[in-house]
Amino acid sequence: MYLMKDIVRDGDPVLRKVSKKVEFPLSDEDKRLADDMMEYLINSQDEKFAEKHQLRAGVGLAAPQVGVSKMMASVLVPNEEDPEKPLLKITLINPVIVRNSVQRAALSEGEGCLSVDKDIPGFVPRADRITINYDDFDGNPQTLRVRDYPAIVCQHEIDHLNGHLYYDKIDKKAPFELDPSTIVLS
Ligand code: K3U
Ligand code: NI
Repeated sequence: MYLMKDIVRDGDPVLRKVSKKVEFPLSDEDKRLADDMMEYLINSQDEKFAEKHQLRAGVGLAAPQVGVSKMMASVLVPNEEDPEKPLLKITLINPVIVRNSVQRAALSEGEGCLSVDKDIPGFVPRADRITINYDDFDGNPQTLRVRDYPAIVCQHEIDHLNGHLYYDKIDKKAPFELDPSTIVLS
C-alpha cells in the first residue's frame, strides 16, 4: 500500500526522465505496481481512510511518482452523481496521445500534483479532446477517446511519463491569461 512517504517529490530526477516502455507479458512486479497505484487512488478518495493515513486525494498517479520510470499510469475520475460508477477508471500502459483537438481547455482552479508540495497558481492550457493509444494488461492495443476533465487528467498523467510537470505549461509572465477560444472547465 502506497502512502505519501512513497510519493516522489519535485526535484527528484526520476520525475524529469522519459519513462521506459513496459514489456509483455507483464511481470508480477509490474502487475503489483498497477494494482498499488490504483489502490492509492481508491484509498485517497475515501475521506475516512485518507484522513487516517494522511493521504492527499488524487485522481491520477503515474509510475515515476512512486519512483518507477515505466510507462504506466492509473486514472480514477470520480462521478459526483454516482460514486459507485467512476467517470473513468483505467490503467494506461505505454500510452501515446495520437490526436489532440484544436479546441483547448483549462481547469478554472488550475492543477495540483501529489509530487509538488507548493501551490503553483495559473491556467494549464491543454487539448479539450484527445485520442490515446495504449496497451491493456494483456498487451492488447486499445484506443481511448476522452474529453474535458478526464482528458485533462489523462494529459497530466501522460506528461509525467514524459518527464513534464503541470507548471511547465503555465505562462510564467501571465499565469491567468488564456487565448479567448480556450474553454475554462469548472
Ligand atoms: O485534482 C485532484 C483531485 C483529487 C480528488 C478529487 C478531485 C480532484 C488532486 S491532484 C491530482 O489528482 C493529480 C495527481 C498527480 F499529480 F499525482 F498526478 C492529477 C491531476 C490534478 C489536476 C488536474 C489533472 C490531474
Ligand atoms: Ni502530477
